[in-house]
Amino acid sequence: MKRCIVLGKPNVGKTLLALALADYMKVKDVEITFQDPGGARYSRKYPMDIAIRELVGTLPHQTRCLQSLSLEFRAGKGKKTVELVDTTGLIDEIHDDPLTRKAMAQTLSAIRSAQIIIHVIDAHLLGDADGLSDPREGDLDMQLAAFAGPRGGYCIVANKMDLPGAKRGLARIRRLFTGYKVLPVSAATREGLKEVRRHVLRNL
Ligand SMILES: Nc1nc2c(ncn2[C@@H]2O[C@H](COP(=O)(O)OP(=O)(O)OP(=O)(O)O)[C@@H](O)[C@H]2O)c(=O)[nH]1
Ligand SMILES: [Mg+2]
Repeated sequence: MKRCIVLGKPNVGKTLLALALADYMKVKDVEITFQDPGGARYSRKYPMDIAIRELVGTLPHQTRCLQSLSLEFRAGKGKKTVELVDTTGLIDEIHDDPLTRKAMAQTLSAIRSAQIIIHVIDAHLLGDADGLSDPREGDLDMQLAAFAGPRGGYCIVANKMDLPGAKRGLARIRRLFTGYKVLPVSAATREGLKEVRRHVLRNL
């Protein structure tokens, strides 16, 4: 089974994107397997609306472990299953909390086992950063693109396109990440999910 990992900074919409994609692909009750950095593993099934209510949040580091779900794609006469893995948000600094640090290390090591990588960036936040200079060379998103980009199956999702300033943010992302595939998406309104699905399918 191929693995598709969803990663990026905290609060950019990784969890909502993963669930919105499953919803777009008609998953009704979503079974999430939680794999915590200590090695414990357990699964829980949720109706989609409850999963969104419980797993998506406004506080950074809402997600603190690997959270995977299965997506089925029709391939010829058969089916292919993809493990879609939502991860802990990554930050530039060393986090104060040891458990969050462990969860971030777990995210980084999961990149190596993924064949498909969806790097989520908040387009609204970048577009809103009026007067701010462009991210520094060492910015985490730049580092992630440099690390994960050359691997196959990589794309950037410019998320939150429904919010003000996101169009400007998208233009900025396209300029800063020249040469990478950039997909404009709103996980909230479901805009752009067709292209995300197609990206996964093309890399199966
Ligand atoms: N308007 C809008 N809000 C969004 C969108 N995607 C996510 N959000 C909101 O952004 C906040 C963070 O969403 P999450 O999906 O929890 O973000 P995350 O990247 O998983 O966050 P961590 O797990 O903390 O790293 C929530 O309040 C979401 O409702 C979007 O496309 N548009
Ligand atoms: Mg999350």
